Amino acid sequence: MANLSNQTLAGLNGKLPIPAYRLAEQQPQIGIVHLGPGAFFRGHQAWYTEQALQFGGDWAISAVSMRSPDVSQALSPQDGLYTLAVLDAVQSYQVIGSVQEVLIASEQYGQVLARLTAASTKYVTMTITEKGYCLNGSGKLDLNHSQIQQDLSGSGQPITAIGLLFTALAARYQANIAPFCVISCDNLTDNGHKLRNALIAFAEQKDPTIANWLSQQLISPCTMVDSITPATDDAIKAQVAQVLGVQDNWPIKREAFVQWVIEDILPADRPAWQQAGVIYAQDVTAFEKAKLRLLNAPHSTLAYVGCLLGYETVFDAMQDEVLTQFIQQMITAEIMPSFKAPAELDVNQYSNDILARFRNPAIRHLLAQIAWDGSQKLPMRILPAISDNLAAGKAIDKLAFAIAAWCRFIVKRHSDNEKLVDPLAEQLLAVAAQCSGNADTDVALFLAVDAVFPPALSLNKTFFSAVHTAYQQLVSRPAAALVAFTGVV
Ligand code: CS2
Repeated sequence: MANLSNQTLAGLNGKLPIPAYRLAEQQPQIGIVHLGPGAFFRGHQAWYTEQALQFGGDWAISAVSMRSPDVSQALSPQDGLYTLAVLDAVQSYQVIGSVQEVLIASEQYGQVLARLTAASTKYVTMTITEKGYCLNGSGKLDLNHSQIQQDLSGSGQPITAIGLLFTALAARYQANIAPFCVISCDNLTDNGHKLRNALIAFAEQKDPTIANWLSQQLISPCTMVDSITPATDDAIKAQVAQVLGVQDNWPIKREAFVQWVIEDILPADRPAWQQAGVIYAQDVTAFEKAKLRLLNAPHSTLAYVGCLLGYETVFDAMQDEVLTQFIQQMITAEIMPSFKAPAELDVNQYSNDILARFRNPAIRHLLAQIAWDGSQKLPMRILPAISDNLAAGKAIDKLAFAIAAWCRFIVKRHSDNEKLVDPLAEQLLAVAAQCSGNADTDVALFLAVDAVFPPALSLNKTFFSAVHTAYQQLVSRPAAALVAFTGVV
């Protein structure tokens, strides 16, 4: 079977939507560099840009991985083309052409830097996950982070995204080219501000003149991104090959729901993202908070509790009536009261729609994938709701149950001798190795991990006791613990 590429593209015309502009004589030029071309980017921002390119403009994307050669190996032979499969009540397929080149920063540094420095590059979007920003517990650039230290002291090739962006911005400054606009598309509260502050903090260490220039000129909107995009598996590859009649090395699957809210501060010269469905809003923080607390917090809770109960996917976990009741109660009793939702959002409807999305039978979203990087995700998704509730004297028992489930999940990975995917894996597995099943000592050991729990939480007696109660019950029988915490009648 032939491979998907510019050559085989025309033959697909009529079968499914294809990027017709790829067949035209004049190709759109690259105007966007994206850092972190994983599944989420390819199902989300690259799709929005694909829709926008139909309105014209030089907004093709150069997709850059920091180190991994995987995406380049799969997509470069296909001229960057890949298929997006939307799996929902109605299934549809589309070939995406917005990614015009795929580079690997560690191997093609000169080319990457040239792209980032070119005046024609107006935007840098990024999905580098929470850990990619190298922030400390207060959301500031962690100047003690070993990779940040390496980038600060070295004059060679940067290894962090922050170091790479700084180097490119400094080169633009020298060449008298305005900074590109940076758009963080990661699930971080206040992502735009955090990114901007991190870049300025890095610059302050390297060159205060550039730090000053960035404070005046760098545009870094906050965004809220949403679409459930599980990792690609062989089943989807086979399905796509059948639909296309050509081989696609790395198709992407996602649900039909897709949302991108961007703070309304972008320069006028921008892709036709609004025509593609992007919402521009004055205040994105409230949307971000609503999404992190009503989607990502329940997602992580399902992942840890679900893994303890032996479920494999979100769909499987959502078939457990006790677990879904627990999630519903956690949302209504502890998450919704923890924050002020945007005025234009009907929170009940929003939350019900999210739970319905979790029940999508066409999406096989592995709980183990969501469980990754808990040390980075919990401080964004669950701990802020706990802190807010504690400050207001509101309940936290169910949220604390999710934290206890995370601890037990780590202990289980350790005792099952399974890999833990987390930047703090070594430290967390060392904690797990000391755990004996005694809640007094085990919980104290976990809460002492200060990269996850700020002192205001780890020293809070109500928090300790809530995690302790949940942990104690989870140690012996997770299913019975869940029943006890759900108040099932
Ligand atoms: C998930 C998210 O993997 C995870 O941690 O909670 O990737 C989630 O699917 C997306 O944020 C949905 O927009």
